[in-house]
Parts: sequence; C-alpha cells; structure tokens
Amino acid sequence: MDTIFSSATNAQKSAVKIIRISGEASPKIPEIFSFKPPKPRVASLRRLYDLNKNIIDDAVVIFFPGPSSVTGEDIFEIHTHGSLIVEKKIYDCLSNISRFRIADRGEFTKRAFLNGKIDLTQAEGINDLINAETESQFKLSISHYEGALCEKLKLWRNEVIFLLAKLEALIDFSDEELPQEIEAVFKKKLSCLLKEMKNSIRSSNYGERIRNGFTITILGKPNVGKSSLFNYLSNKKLAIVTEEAGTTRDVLEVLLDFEGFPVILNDTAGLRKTNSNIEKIGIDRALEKAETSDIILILSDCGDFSIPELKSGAKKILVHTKSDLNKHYKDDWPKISVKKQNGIKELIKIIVDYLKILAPKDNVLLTRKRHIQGVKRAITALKQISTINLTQNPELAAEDLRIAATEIGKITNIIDVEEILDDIFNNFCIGK
Ligand SMILES: Nc1nc2c(ncn2[C@@H]2O[C@H](COP(=O)(O)OP(=O)(O)O)[C@@H](O)[C@H]2O)c(=O)[nH]1
Ligand SMILES: [Mg+2]
Repeated sequence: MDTIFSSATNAQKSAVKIIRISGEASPKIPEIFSFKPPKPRVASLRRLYDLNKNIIDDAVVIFFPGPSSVTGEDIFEIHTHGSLIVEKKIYDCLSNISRFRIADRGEFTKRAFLNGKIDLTQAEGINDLINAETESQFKLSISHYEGALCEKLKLWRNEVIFLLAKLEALIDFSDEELPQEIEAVFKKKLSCLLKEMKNSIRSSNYGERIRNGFTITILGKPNVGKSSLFNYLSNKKLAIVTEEAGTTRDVLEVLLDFEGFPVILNDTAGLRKTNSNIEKIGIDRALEKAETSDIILILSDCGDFSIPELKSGAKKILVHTKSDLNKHYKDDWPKISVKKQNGIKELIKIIVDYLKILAPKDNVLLTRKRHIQGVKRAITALKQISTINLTQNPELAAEDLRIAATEIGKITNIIDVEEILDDIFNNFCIGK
C-alpha cells in the first residue's frame, strides 16, 4: 500500500503547519530529509534538508510506530513553520519518491477504520466533530466518536444472535415436544428489541436535525417586520428592509446558533393576494419552506395571524411585532420590537425550550440516512418473524434473523455474521 502524506492543518499561512505521513515507508522520512531518526513518540527538533541537501526548515518531528498509532500504520509528523513554501518543498521531496503520494480526502481515517482502530460510526463521529459548530453538535459527535452508537448497535446485534441461538434450540427440539418456555422467551425478547429499534427510528429525526440544523421559517403578511427580525438575528443585513410591501421574494437562509442548537432560519415573502407573478412564486416558496420546517414563526403587527392552511405538523409560534408602537394585545403570544430590541431574547428562549422538549430520552442517536436505512431494514426482517410458525418453519425465522444481524452489522461494518455466530453458539447448550 502507498504511503500517504498531507497537511493536517489548513492550507493557509499559519504559525505552525503539521504534515502527517502514514504508511509502511514512513520510517524512511529521516533518510529522505537527512536528519537523525528521533526516538519513537518523542518530539525532537531537527533540521530538514531537501534532496540536494539544501535546508528546508527547522522542525519538530515525531515518529509514532504502528500499530498503536491512530491509523494503525507507522506515522511521522513534521511540525514546520507555517509557511506555504516550506510545505511545498516537503511535498516536492516526498512526491519524488516512489510509493509516496498525497492522501485522498479522509484517507487517514479510512486507514484507521481498515486497520480496525475505529468502526464506521466512530469515523463519521470524527468528521462530525470537525464540522461541529454548536454545543449540541459537539455532544452528539463526541458521543459517536467515543463509540456510543457502535456499542448500542453491537448490543442489538448480539440480541439478534441470541435469538438465533434460541431458535437453534427450537430446531433441535422440533421432533419432540416443543419447549414452550423457549418460544415465550424468544417472542418476548424479539418484541423488546423491535420496540427499542422503532424508538430509535423515531428519535433519529432529532439526531439528523442536530447534525444539519432545525429549520425555522418566518411567515406573515407583508411589512410586519419579518426581514427586520431575520437581519437582527443573523446580525447581518442579509434581507432588504423597506416600507414597501412585497420586498422579499426569494427565501433567504442563514445558519444560527440558538443556545447550542443549530438553526436554519428562513426569511420569506409576505403572504398576500397579488397579481405579480414573481411575488406569487415567492409566496409559494414561502409556504413550501414552511411545510418542511420544524418551527414556523408567524409574525403580525396587528394581531391578524391568519395564513393559508398548512399540512405541516410544525410547531407554530405567533409573534406580535413592533411592540414599540404601543400596541396592546390581550393574548400571551410573545411581543417583540426589533427597533427597540425588546422581547427577542424571550422569543429565542421559547424556541430553545421547545427544541429541548423535542429531545428524545435516548441520547445515542442515529444521525444519518445510512443508519436509519440499516435499522429500518433490520426492523422489516424482524417483523416478518411474527408471521412465521416457529415450530413448522424455524429456518425461515433464522433467515430473517440473519438478515437483521447483517443489516445492523453493516452500519458499524462487522459483516461476518458466521464468525460471531460460531463464537456464541459454542457457548450455548441446548435448551438455553
Ligand atoms: N416601529 C417599528 N418598525 C419596524 C419594526 N420592525 C420592522 N419595522 C419596519 O417595518 C417595515 C417593514 O419591515 P420588513 O422587515 O421589511 O417587513 P417584512 O415585509 O415583513 O419583511 C420597515 O419600514 C421596518 O423598518 C419594529 O420593531 N418597530
Ligand atoms: Mg421582507
């Protein structure tokens, strides 16, 4: 396999740059750059030279021998001054040597996975951690990186394999009288497992939202102050604000952090009857956006919150705007003034409180389509078992259990069912 190298820091000038090299030819690095090999895992100052023995830089170098390195391979880290030309010179030297090449995206992590250092959900967790910007994203990604999801999936998979063992016992007994107790245990376990898996599908929606952001759409009649609120919250003049009704047409979008929750806030065209085709398109888009949102903020400066009927099950929060104009409302809906910056903190609190209520009890969440698809396929297979007569066709149920185990295993990528099956079966005796 090639030895790969890449800058582990960003592609700009910086104080320090770290270049990582991973693969079996890594131990050749001291020879390539003409420096004395450092002791393993000891940061050592060395002068690096190019292939013509011209100085490149003084750098701190560290050698992490495999297999206890992050990728499982021999790794060299070179910490140079954060200069683009120094980086280029190091790249040039390495590119000249056969079997060294620049790493593909994610290739260090991929090698860690291939060498059994991490499973797929942990690899995804690393990527999410790097991309995390809010507290809730941090918590979720670090739990996946720590292996919480992997553990949960392993547990499910082991339960499926336990069920297979029970079934095996049923098959062995099939000529004789059926031990009813085995079948009862089997059914109870199966239904518990199914319940847990279905719950995780339900809460996966939340997991996906934490990764990608909760969508909040601002709706309301023209001129009620939608764009003003949008600009205020995004801290930028993204939307045009005028006294003219019908200014906003496109759906504008901004990613915000509401007390640790990632939120995609949408500003939309004011809802009204209009002859302008462009405005009509804008209004259609506004309603479409609202349909797929988690929360809809309906704004009004005159107490009229009527909007076209929506199918969406989104939480609707009505908001009185322009409260600085001394308007008196009897109801308890939040009142804000963007002009005087009043009531907006309270509005955010209402939103955040709602997002907190949405949080499932289970904090090990499926976050990707891939996870959800795998668990759904496993559920389909397990559900199938209830239609099977276990005494007559235990082998059909066994096949469904195998499918379920494989589908769950694929999420973390332990695909070899047989191997683990053997392991477990050897520890069981008949009837247990
Ligand atoms: N007095 C007052 N005027 C506001 C407030 N918010 C917005 N406006 C004004 O209302 C008008 C329409 O605002 P805009 O944000 O464009 O409304 P939109 O059509 O709903 O997007 C503008 O002239 C704003 O300056 C507020 O809190 N108080
Ligand atoms: Mg507007």
